[in-house]
Amino acid sequence: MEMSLVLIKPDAMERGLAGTIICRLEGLGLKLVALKMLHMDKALAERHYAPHREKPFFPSLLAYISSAPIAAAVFEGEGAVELIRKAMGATDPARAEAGTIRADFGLDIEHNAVHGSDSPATAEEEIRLFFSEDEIYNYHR
Ligand code: IDP
Ligand code: MG
Repeated sequence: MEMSLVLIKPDAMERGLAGTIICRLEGLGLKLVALKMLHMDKALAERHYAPHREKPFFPSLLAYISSAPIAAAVFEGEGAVELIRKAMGATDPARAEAGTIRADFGLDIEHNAVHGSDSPATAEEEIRLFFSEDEIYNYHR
């Protein structure tokens, strides 16, 4: 079954939005199969955001994502990646569709509340960065 990595980013943690965001994703019918808090260090941030290494905002992104603890989650379900991307909205909250998580809670293009994997293949790689196999649970929802 398809899985996606979700991160509740520092700006959302600092405004008490972790539960609200998890609630929205559970409300899509997706199954929460892994959940933890962690403080991303520079090494993990560099690996997670490696595709953006050459972007001008990379140093700022690393500083931001490791500025406070985050919640990391794995959601499972048919079409989980696409469902979550739709529920999150566009990267820039100012351009995100009304009712999406980023439109409702994002502050700006960097501080946009939430991360969701962009493809099933990316999801597998990202999940491996954050969770060991025994931290991913199997149960009936
Ligand atoms: P995504 O999170 O919607 O997949 P990506 O393009 O993969 O967007 O960018 C990863 C993260 O980098 C974004 O969620 C955001 O936090 C940050 N970011 C993206 N574009 C910019 C930018 O132009 N300026 C500052 N930060 C950015
Ligand atoms: Mg992305």
